[in-house]
Amino acid sequence: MSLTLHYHPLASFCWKALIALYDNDTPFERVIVDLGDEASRAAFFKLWPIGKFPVLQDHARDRLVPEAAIIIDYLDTYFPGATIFVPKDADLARQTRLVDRFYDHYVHEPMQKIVTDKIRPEGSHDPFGVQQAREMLATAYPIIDADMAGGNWAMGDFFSLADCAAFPALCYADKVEPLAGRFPNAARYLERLSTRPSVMRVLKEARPYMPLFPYYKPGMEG
Ligand SMILES: N[C@@H](CCC(=O)N[C@@H](CS)C(=O)NCC(=O)O)C(=O)O
Repeated sequence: MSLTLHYHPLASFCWKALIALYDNDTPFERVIVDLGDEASRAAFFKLWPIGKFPVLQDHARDRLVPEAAIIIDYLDTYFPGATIFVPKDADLARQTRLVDRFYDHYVHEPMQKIVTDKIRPEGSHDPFGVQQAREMLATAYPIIDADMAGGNWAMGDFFSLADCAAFPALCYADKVEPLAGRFPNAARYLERLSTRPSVMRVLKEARPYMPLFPYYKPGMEG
């Protein structure tokens, strides 16, 4: 097996890479990184000192590929399948990458800020940063809602890198700043994403870990 993914089943950025792997049935081995376990943490930091997952290892090409979007790009290049995540057309590719960046920076990262603040030690919370993150979501949501008025996927009629980015970002953001009632097109897009088999598989594998999510409420795992 050429590929190994270092990841955690609950981690949102790992979902992004997993959706792409599952969408094309790309074979890979998995190493679950448990940052709370000293040995697992040390092994992962030795591999990638930045310490953020997912990280893909391609043993055949002797490549270490961090960053979910770059992993998906790499899969498109070396392990292509029926779903092409970044279109070959230059304009469409740039637009796809822009939507990917939009979801990462303006939905995913603010969501992470809100979620991780909840588990910071007493005395080290950052209410101003959390407020800014909530304001960013309040700015991003209407843009997404308008973009998704036509239905389908983030780039229109084809599933892409942008949708891999959108699902984890929206799924978790929806738990801290709900879409329902206010952003119906975005909420329906999230529902559509949730029924894609690759996404359903990611959700199924995350389910046992869901109680570890800082905003967990019983039943949230679906
Ligand atoms: N820019 C990175 C972000 C990766 C990231 O933030 N991963 C989180 C999990 S969703 C992580 O590694 N968290 C562990 C930590 O920060 O200690 C990417 O796109 O892959």
